[in-house]
Amino acid sequence: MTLWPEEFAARYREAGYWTGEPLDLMIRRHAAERPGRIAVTDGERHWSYAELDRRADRLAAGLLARGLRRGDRIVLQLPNVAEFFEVFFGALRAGVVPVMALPAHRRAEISYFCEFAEARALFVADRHAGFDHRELAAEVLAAVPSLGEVVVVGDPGRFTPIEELRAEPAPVADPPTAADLAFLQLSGGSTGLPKLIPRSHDDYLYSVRESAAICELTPASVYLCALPAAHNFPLSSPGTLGVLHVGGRVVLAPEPSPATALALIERERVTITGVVPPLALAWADAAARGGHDLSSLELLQVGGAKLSEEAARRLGPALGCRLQQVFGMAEGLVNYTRPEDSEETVLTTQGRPISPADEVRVVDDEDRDLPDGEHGHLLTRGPYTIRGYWNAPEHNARAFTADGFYRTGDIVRRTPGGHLVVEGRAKDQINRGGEKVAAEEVENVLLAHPAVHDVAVVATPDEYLGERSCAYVILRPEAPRPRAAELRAFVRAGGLADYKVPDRVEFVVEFPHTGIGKVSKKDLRSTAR
Ligand code: OOB
Repeated sequence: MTLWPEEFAARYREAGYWTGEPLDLMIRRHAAERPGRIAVTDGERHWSYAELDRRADRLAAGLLARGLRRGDRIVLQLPNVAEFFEVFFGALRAGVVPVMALPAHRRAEISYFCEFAEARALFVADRHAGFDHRELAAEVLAAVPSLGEVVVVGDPGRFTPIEELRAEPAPVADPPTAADLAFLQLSGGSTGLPKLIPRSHDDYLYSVRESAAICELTPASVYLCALPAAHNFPLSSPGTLGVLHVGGRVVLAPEPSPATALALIERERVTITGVVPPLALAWADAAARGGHDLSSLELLQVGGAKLSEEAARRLGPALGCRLQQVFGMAEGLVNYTRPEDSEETVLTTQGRPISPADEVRVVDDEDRDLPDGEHGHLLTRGPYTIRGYWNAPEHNARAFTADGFYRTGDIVRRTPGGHLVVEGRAKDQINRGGEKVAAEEVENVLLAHPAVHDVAVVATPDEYLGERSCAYVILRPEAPRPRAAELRAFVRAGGLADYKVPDRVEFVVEFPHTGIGKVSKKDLRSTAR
């Protein structure tokens, strides 16, 4: 599978962006140079670089011993536990490709990932956040023929304990190259089915390396991973991989509440962390109440959803650290405000791209370039932005221009200094405090309800989350009228993650229409407001 046109790949190699180094080599290198230094802290467990390296070797051997081969897929659905990195690096070392599922995903998402990626194995925790992942895994295993086994961290029940995958380390006969697909990230999505994002070792390592430099990480850096570890922001911007790349330490938070996070910042002397806007504000409120020594914290990164200027002004003073805005996407492009930026820029923009080779266009509805300062669609191409989703040719024809620019679906303007300001969104998505909900995915589930004639899911403004979701429903006249709560339960029973369940359900007799007769979500959004 070629991920970039050869002409571009050659250019990115020549420029030194792609170094030909596989992602897991960072662990091997630090294990040799500073074996005893702690790489990952998970509660009372502290894994050194040497230990993480050994564990990755053993897991790679275990995967291969079970018959998995370079290029085979697994679905990785682990919460923020140390084993996340054992499986991630172990799989990469064996050339096995993880699909980076989130702990919040449920039957609909997990079975789809397993089926679509033809995954050979599913890695889960026994229980997390009050949910038994083994029960879900049993359903998925029964439904997906490719899936050979479920591997469990914790009490395995009737499945394979992860201990069984820790084999005697052995050289990998057919090791992956840096140009290979390393893993599949998940798209926030705007379509009925989530899309998989093919990231290579070369492209991802470049974004991690540059992100670490932009954020001035050093071996003394301690990163608190409070968001789900699999998400692109805490994984690579610069995130856990950025810190591991420079030989620093990752501290895992089991959940991101202010009580847990602030206590960990104090106890582990955390220097940097990345969060979504609602979390940042909740932490700031808790910090203002006092009781925690947060003096180690140097940088608070906020991204995943728009941070208002008012909120931005409060955060630094409340937490006693610098603020950085991060505007990124799992498809690639990541923008940061920089240490040398003026305060105004940090408070009012979402940063500028990582790389001089990031090509950014702001265009009108006909793909014509707009001058700086005007709002338009953000298109981008570059050394770590994908050229297409995995096995999705029809969708790719719409989501990318003919010359390979990704249509981000974001509406932005560019300042004269080259910083981007996110002004809105053209994609049919709800950004619920950083968690992305594809309207069509929820609509499809609701349309299967016998009482539902038609449905449109839109974003409504929310003080805390930025946006919440509202489902406008037209009922069938002949059917018994369901209550809103019943329809919400129906979405949950459909197997979708909790954050996709509409926050509100409104019954209407018709939808507003656009000039050409399509449902006008724009008008529905203003009604909701
Ligand atoms: C990050 O990645 P995704 O893939 O979950 O979501 C990407 C989308 C962007 O296209 C944009 O619509 C929105 O999330 N977004 C922001 C934003 N950061 C992301 N909208 C406004 N302001 C921001 N600062 O969310 C992600 C990936 C890597 C780093 C940071 C965030």
